[in-house]
Amino acid sequence: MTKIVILTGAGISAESGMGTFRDEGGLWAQMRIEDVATPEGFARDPALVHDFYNKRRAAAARALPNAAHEALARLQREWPGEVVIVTQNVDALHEKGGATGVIHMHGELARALCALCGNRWDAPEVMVVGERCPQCGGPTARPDVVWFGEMPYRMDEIYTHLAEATVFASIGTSGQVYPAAAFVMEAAEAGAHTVELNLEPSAVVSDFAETRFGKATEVVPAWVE
Ligand code: BJW
Repeated sequence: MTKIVILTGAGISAESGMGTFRDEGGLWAQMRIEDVATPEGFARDPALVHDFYNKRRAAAARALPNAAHEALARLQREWPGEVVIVTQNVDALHEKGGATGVIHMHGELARALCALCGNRWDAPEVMVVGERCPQCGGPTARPDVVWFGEMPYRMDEIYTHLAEATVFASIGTSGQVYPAAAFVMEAAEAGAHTVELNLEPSAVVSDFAETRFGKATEVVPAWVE
């Protein structure tokens, strides 16, 4: 039985025009992480955080999938039921490229979350401060994304997939954010062949059995073929 588990990060969407976080000129060079990607930052200045995510939501709505997203969707079609895509990305480019069942461990720009009751719903194009939850009525709507200090989504499911993986591929992620950066170790311990596909070596490159460096639109289709 083959089971291919794929972890993707901002690098896979870079050539679709979505900014990465830690590359030169990336999002964290423009904004302070603690201001826009922590619950404390949102409590301090919700307008700033909404503005950051509103702009990225608009950019994501315009963005088109690239050859790497499309290659992974093709892989899923060629191995029905055996390819799981776990993404740290909050855009919908895997789905736009034809992938199914994508696990968005860091949430989705297109969704809203109630900080009070946990309800989740489709976000409007532009979220504003004090927007009300359609379930509990609290003025507590926020972007449905996972900030530092919060638990990423669907972790039990992800660890089950990693324990069953025969191949684990990490694509376009710097390996600096946990728990995602430790998935390679989980998969390797389960006996999977591990491969990193990235522009440059990640912080956890030494944990991989195989590496392929280059642009996602080149190395991912080549790896899939
Ligand atoms: C290309 C390319 C091209 C460029 N082609 N490649 C140790 C263990 C566990 C946790 C911690 C720990 N130490 C600290 C923590 C806590 C913390 C953490 O990791 N901190 C680190 C900074 C040290 N983690 C958390 O708080 C997480 N929660 C948590 O740990 O809960 C407890 C828990 C414990 C144990 C198990 C389970 C849970 C939550 C982390 C939330 C991260 N949130 C963000 C924002 C999400 C919303 C948004 O999008 O705004 O997620 S931060 C940001 O970083 C975003 C990304 O998903 C994430 C990863 O970034 P990514 O994708 O790797 O992007 P970059 O920019 O870093 O890298 C891009 C890469 O692409 C580069 O390598 C380029 O070379 C490459 N590239 N162009 C191919 N064309």
